[in-house]
Amino acid sequence: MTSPADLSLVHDAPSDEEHSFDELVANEQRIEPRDWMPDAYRKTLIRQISQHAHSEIIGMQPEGNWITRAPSLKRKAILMAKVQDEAGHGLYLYSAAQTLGTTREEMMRQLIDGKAKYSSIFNYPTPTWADMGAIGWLVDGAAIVNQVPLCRASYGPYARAMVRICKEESFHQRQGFEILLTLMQGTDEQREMAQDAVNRWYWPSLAMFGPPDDQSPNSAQSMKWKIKRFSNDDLRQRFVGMLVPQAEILGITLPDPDLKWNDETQQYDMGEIDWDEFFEVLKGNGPCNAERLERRRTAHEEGAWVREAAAEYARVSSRSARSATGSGMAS
Ligand code: BYC
Repeated sequence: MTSPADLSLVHDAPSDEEHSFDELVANEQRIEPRDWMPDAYRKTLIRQISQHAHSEIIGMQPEGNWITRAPSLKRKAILMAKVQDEAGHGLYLYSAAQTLGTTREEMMRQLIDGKAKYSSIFNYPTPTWADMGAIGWLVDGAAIVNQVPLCRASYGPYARAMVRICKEESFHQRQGFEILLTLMQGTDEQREMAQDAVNRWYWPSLAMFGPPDDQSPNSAQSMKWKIKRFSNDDLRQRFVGMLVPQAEILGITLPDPDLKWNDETQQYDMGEIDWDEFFEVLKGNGPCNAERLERRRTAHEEGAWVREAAAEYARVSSRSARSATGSGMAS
């Protein structure tokens, strides 16, 4: 007779499917939509990819605020292109999440019902033109540092979407840097405006990397699955190391009095992030959470006729394609 201990051994032994999943991950090969994968891996990916997609879509709003007020035709064209790129990133990412079995409608419903997370950073206001520079330099800069390793994520559709997204983020970051550089070479008032924007965006951009490693419940497993390649704190540290020389070129001061090079650790020491503020923003209590969601909800409702028209067009087109094939066969 099999004892309970034997039964648990039988239950714990990896199946062939599990074994081949583990092997693909260990050998740096990609998991594709039709491959077997553990439920928890699927769930984690849907969570991360859909949050990422929502961030891109909500992330269009703070900059959308300046499209009609950009200081020149050239700046306006660049900003419009950037915001359109973000819509595109959202669409690639929703498509990548759909390969895991969720639907666009379900993800959108969770977002507009306020049940889904999106990046904390997009809950801050953009009162001046310099905010466009600070977002490009700091927010897109943080996005690149966080997302380049995701090009090697173990899930194929996500990794491939990230390759294209990262190329575009790199243009976004440069355009932000260039806005700030232009302002810093302008009048005293323009320099003050640039510094003020960096003062407001610096700390929230560091928080984008997520909670400290010892408070990051998902990191360990996501790193084992090779979805994440580096911890939140490691990426944050890398980002600060990248910013310091760029801030010198700009002539901008990073607003952290404790920021200094540490010869021993060969990296920058930095001040403490306000994690209470971060968790408040995650709970929906940031300066713009309500406004961002309300805007998305309204846009969704106002776009209902477009979705209906597109669905009807697809229905009619597939019916006429079917009848054309049918009549072709008959003749
Ligand atoms: N904001 O265990 P952790 C962009 C949540 S788009 C809000 O470390 P994980 C751009 C986290 O979701 C920027 N929530 O989680 C667009 C988790 O909650 P749940 C978005 C955050 O997943 C337009 C909990 O806190 N980028 O760059 O291992 C214009 C515990 O955290 C945040 C991405 O989405 C946050 N900042 O690591 C310009 C990149 N941080 O789900 C730019 C892809 C953490 O357990 N995502 N949380 O309830 C990732 O790399 C990872 O998901 C994160 C978090 C590093 C963000």
